[in-house]
Amino acid sequence: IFFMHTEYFKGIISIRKREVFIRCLWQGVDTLKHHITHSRDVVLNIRTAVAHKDGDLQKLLGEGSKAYDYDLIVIGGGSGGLACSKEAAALGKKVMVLDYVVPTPKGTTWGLGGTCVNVGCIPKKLMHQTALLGTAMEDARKFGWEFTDQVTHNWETMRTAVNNYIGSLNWGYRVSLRDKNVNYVNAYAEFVEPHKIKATNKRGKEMFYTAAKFVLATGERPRYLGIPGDKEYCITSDDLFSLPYCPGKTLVVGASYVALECGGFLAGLGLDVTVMVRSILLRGFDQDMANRAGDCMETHGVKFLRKFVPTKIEQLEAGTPGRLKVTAKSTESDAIFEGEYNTVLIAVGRDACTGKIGLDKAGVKVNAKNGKIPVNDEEQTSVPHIYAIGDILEGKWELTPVAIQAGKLLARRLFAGASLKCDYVNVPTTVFTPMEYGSCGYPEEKAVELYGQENLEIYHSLFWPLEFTVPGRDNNRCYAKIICNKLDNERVIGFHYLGPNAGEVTQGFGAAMKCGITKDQLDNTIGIHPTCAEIFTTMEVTKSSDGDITQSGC
Ligand code: FAD
Ligand code: NA7
Repeated sequence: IFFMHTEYFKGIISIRKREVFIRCLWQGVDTLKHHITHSRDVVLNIRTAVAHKDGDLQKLLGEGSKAYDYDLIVIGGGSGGLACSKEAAALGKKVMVLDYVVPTPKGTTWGLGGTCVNVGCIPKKLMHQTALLGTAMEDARKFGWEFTDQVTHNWETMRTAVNNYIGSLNWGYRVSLRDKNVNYVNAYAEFVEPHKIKATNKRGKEMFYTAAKFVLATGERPRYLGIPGDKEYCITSDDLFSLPYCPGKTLVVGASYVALECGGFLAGLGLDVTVMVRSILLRGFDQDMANRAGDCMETHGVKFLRKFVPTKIEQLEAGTPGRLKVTAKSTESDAIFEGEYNTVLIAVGRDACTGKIGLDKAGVKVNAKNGKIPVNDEEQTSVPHIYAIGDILEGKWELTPVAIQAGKLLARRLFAGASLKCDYVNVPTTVFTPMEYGSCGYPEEKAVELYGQENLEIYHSLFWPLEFTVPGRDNNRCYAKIICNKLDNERVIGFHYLGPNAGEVTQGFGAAMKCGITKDQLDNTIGIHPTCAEIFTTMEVTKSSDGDITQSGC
C-alpha cells in the first residue's frame, strides 16, 4: 500500500485501478486473517481438549495443583484408599493419603492398612487356619501320626505370631507409599470446605490441605448394642485379634459373617462358644447354605442360642479374662436368659465412618439411615470432585478385593483417561466358618424372586471330601449347588459350595461365571480327580426332581 502511494506507482496506474487493487489486497488480508484465526482456533481447541484430559486446564482454572496443594487427597489408608492413592501417584499425580485409627473403647489401636490387614481378613484367616490345624491334628491320628503329649493351644503364641505378621504388612505399606511418592499422613481428616480438609494428628496438631479431587475410603467400625455394659465390658472384632489373653468361655452376639467366623475359630481352638442369634444366620446369603454352615458349626462344638437379644452386661469379676453376666430377652416370648461368660464379643454389624468427616461442609449427600454414601457407577458422590470407594458405599459389597478394584480403576479413570468401571456383579466371596462356604451370584431366594421358580433349574449334591473319609468325619455334610436360568441356556446365575478350601474353589468358578458359563459347559469340563471342586462337573440331580443327593464313594 505504501508503494502504491509512491510517485512511481502514481505514474503507472490510475487512481481507480489503484483503489480496486487496494480493495483486493484488503480482502486478501481479511481472508488470510480469517484463515489464521480459524486455524489458531482449531489449534486452541485441540490444545484445550488435551489440557482438559491431562488436568492442566482445571489447574489453569484454579482446580489443579497450581491452585491446590494436591491433585488428589485420599481419606483412609485401608484396602481401597491405598490402592487408589498408589495408582494415582504411579500416574504422575501429586497424592496424599491420610489414615488414622480411632482407638476402640477398650483402647485397641493398630497400624497402616485398614480393617482387612489389621482387624479383618488377615488375622481372621490366620486364626481360622489355627483352628483347621487343630482339626487336622485330630485327623492325623487316624492317618497314623502318633503324639505322646496331650495337644493344647497357646493363645499368646498365636496372637504374637499373627500380630508380628501384621506388623510386617504395616511396615510394607509405609515403604510402598514412600516408594510410590504418595505423601502419607497419620492424621484424622475432615472437610472444612469442599476443597479443603483439616488433618488432626494424635498429638492434636492441626494441619490444613487442599486438593482438586478427593476420594473417601474411611471404611466401617463395629457397631455396639447400646445396652448397659456393652462398651465397658464387651469386645468387638477390633479387639479380638490382638487380645493379650485367651478369651475363655465366649458369647458371640450376632449371626452374620463376622460373628460366625469368629465364633467358629474360637470353638476350633477348644473354647466354649455360644452364638446368640437374633433372627437368622447370615442374612443376605442363601439361607439353605447358611443353615448347613450353621449345622456344621454345631457339629464342631458351637452352641447357638436362637431368637434372643442381650439387654444388659454386668461385670462379676475383673480379670484377663474376667467374668461377665449376660441378661438377654427372647424375641418371641417373655423368656429371659441369664448366662455367665469370660468374654462377650459383639458382632452385630458395622457403621460407616462418615459421620465425623465434615461431609456437610463439602456438601456430600449421605444416606441418613445408615451413614452410607450413594455414588453413581463411577463412584462419584453428589459433589463432582469427591468420590467414594469401599465399605462406605451404599448397596455395594463390603470386601477387600472390591475396594481395591474400585480404587485402582477410579484412579485410572481420573488420571489416565481410562473408562473401565468397577463391576460389582458376580463377585465371588467366602465365609470362613469351620466348614467354609463359598458363593458367587444369586442366593436361591433372590434368584427365585428375580426370575421365578419355574424359570430356574437348580442342581445340587452332597459330597464327602476324600480327606474326610479316613478320619470318618463330616460324612455327606459338604454340599454343592448351582442355580441355572432356563430362559438363558441354563446359564449359571448362582454358585454355592460348602466344603474345604471354599475360597480356592469359588475363585475359579467366579472367573467362569464372569465369562457366562452354562450348565452344558460345566458338564463338558473335565474334573480333576480326586477333588471337591469336581462335583460341579458331574451334577445331575435337580432340586425339583427331589432325587437322592447323598454320595457313596468316588
Ligand atoms: P478400611 O480397610 O476399613 O480402611 C479405612 C481406613 O480409613 C481405616 O484405616 C480407618 O481407620 C481410616 N479412617 C477412617 N476415618 C478416617 C479419617 N477421618 N481420617 C483418616 N483415616 C480415617 N473382606 C474380604 O474380602 N475377605 C475377608 O475374609 C474379610 N474378612 C473380614 C473379617 C472381619 C472381622 C471384618 C471386620 C472385615 C472383613 N472383610 C473381609 C471386609 C474388609 O476388611 C473390608 O471390606 C475392607 O477392609 C474395606 O476396605 P475400605 O478401604 O473400604 O476400608
Ligand atoms: P451384618 O452383616 O450387618 O450382620 C449383623 C448381624 O448382627 C446380623 O446377624 C444381625 O441380626 C445381628 N444384629 C444386629 N443388631 C443386633 C442386636 N441389636 N442384637 C442382636 N443381634 C443383632 O454384620 P457383620 O459385622 O457380620 O458384617 C459386616 C460386614 O463386615 C460384612 O459384610 C463383612 O464384609 C465385613 P439380624 O439378621 O438383623 O436379625
